[in-house]
Amino acid sequence: MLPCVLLSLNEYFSARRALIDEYLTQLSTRIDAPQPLQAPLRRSLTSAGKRVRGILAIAVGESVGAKAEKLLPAAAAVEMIHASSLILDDLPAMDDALMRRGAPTLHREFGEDLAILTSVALLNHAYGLVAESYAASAPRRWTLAQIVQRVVDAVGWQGCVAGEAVDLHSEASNLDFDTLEYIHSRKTGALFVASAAVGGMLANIHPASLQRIEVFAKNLGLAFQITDDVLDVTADAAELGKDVGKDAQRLTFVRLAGVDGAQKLSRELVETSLAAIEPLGAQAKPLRDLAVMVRDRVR
Ligand code: GRG
Repeated sequence: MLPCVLLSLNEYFSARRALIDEYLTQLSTRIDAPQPLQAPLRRSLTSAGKRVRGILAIAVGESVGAKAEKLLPAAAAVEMIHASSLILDDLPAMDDALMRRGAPTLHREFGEDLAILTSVALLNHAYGLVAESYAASAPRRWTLAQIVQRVVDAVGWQGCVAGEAVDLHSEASNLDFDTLEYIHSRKTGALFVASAAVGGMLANIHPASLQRIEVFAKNLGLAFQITDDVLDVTADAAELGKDVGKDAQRLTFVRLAGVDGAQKLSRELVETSLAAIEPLGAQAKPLRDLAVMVRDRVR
């Protein structure tokens, strides 16, 4: 394979996505679970996500010289954590969504009980995969405990769970920009940061570079979420493969700033993310490409 710096955005992006998809498909054929969990787990592992968080983990690791193969279990892990959060978010008690990744949401197809259990199973297995990537990579600068702690913080009561709880329990009419930023830097940003950090730490990244990578991922995650808000009002459901207009009752970046204002904010955040990795030089080309992809995405 060509060195990643010579590949165009689409080639790099789709090659890494294919690796992650293949890994998840393989995993789905080896599920040692009882019959009722087999189909929902298989569907969750193989449904057509963009794999942005997994690609981010691999791109950061590769930018510090690691081989994609060693990062793959961790890349699959962040995708499984993401899938686990989507299942919960879609439940009637939360977003009550009908469609996800071009198909009925998991609870509509398999029932709420199996959807919840599938989410917990994915989340649980993900931690084991991070440990597997650690064993394959053996980075000298970072312990497994330090790496796992990044994931714990991103998921838990200071991370995705915190963002979701505040989102569900806030009055849209009372929300201001700071609260919105609090919600989305946790619901979406935290897993972007953890994905990037885990990829880098497994690749033995220097602490100074890790700091830059985290600023990059935090801004990119927020830009990704703002574009999500924009697409909720500008794209159609078939194009996105999920419900649109779900945010009509909520305060979003679009409601605060309008479509143009939100798009401008997203572009500014992408510029900030790019500035953070400027000193990382040519090695960080895949990360710059990823930022451009996030800036220009239409689904
Ligand atoms: C168990 C991790 C975990 C969290 C529990 C439910 C919950 C707390 C958090 C919800 C977090 C959430 C669903 C955030 C939305 C993030 C977002 C922008 C989703 C869309 O991501 P894409 O476009 O989706 O990458 P695909 O389908 O391409 O993977």
